[in-house]
Amino acid sequence: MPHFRLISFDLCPYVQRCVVTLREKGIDHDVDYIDLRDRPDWFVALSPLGKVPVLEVTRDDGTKVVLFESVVINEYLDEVTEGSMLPADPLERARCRAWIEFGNALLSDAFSVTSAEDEAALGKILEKLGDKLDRLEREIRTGPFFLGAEVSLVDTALTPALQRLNWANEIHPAMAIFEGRPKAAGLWRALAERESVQGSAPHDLRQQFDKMVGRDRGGYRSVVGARVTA
Ligand SMILES: N[C@@H](CCC(=O)N[C@@H](CS)C(=O)NCC(=O)O)C(=O)O
Repeated sequence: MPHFRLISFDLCPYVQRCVVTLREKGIDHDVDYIDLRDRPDWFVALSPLGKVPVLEVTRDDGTKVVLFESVVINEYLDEVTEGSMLPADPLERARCRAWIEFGNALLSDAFSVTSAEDEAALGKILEKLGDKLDRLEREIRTGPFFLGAEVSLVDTALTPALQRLNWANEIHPAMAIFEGRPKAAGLWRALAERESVQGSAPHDLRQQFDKMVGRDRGGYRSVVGARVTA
């Protein structure tokens, strides 16, 4: 087995997806944290897009390959370990990849929700987001996970968006993120119980998240006002 070194920024939801996959599959790895606001030169040289996550893979012969993009890293990690987190059937596998891409759009909407400037802007974003969540609701068959009883790469890709939307909803329940969407709610509940998800981010991520969107982006503060204590 090659040696894996994950380059991380502790608040990054894309890194978190890879950490959930690494933990689900019990893969030994090292993590190096960088500060994206003050990128070390070695990271700038290493990361083709200047983004995290990066997975540096060292083969047995010492040669190294640098992988980037969370979705690509997750598929690679899945392929080199026992028990696939994607279905064997090509059509079902393609459906999963399509919903992983959907997870990217959901994450982007989750960012928009937390950075809404006022109630009107929030209303517009919630409409768009509501449509996505309804589609996700229809796509989950039996639950609790996207494919059923087993966690898949779709679930690891959706985790950071569902987590952040759940936090936003806790602060501002009128967002009604999971209302009328029992399967999407059940998916998040089932994910939140997994050890892989619980250990996928710094223990104070919630506080850091509130602080980041509240102070730096003006989002939570304008949306939920005094309820943010960070
Ligand atoms: N599509 C990329 C997105 C990664 C990404 O945007 N990472 C952010 C941190 S959460 C980043 O490194 N941003 C730095 C930049 O854009 O310069 C993935 O899935 O890995």
